[in-house]
Amino acid sequence: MKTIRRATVVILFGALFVASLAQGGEVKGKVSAAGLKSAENIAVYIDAIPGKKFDHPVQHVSVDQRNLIFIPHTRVILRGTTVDFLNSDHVAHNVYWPSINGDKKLRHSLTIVSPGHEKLFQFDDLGTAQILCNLHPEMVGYIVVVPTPYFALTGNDGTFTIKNVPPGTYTLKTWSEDGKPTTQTVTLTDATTSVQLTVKK
Ligand SMILES: [Cu+2]
Repeated sequence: MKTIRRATVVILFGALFVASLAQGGEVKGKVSAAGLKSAENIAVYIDAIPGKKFDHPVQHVSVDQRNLIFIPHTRVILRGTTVDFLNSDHVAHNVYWPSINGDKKLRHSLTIVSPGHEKLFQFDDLGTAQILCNLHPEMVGYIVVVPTPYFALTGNDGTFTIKNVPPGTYTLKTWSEDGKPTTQTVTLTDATTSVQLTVKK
């Protein structure tokens, strides 16, 4: 009898330990676009959390250039992330951004990215960089630099999921190419929290 009880206690503590390792809940939501072309490619992210700092990610992310298009069109990254700008085309690209969040002092040019080559840049400033190529005026893309690793990009129906967020009350924000930024307070548990957002022109 005693052995069984002890075993039960061990299992219970084991279960509690595993539960404490769980990484929190998730935000599942849908963005409605009022007057925009679509609800796709809208960045949704949790704004800076007072007292919380996030290390610069070791893992790089990439933006490719293929058929004179930046792929993906919009890339959301945590501040401090290094982006590898690739070139899968047979022509050179001259990649630059004229500002970050409208600050022209943060403009930067990667100069020529030759076919099959790449150039890296670490984004340490928050905000959006519109990436352009001065050899191909039709090329445009966006790097959205956010303060937390809790972000997502909406799919073509406007839905998004942000995973592994610790429970708490946060400010949820959006960025979109042709809509105004939105801000909404959300309180998350360790389960799934549903959120509806509207982005207006
Ligand atoms: Cu180009």
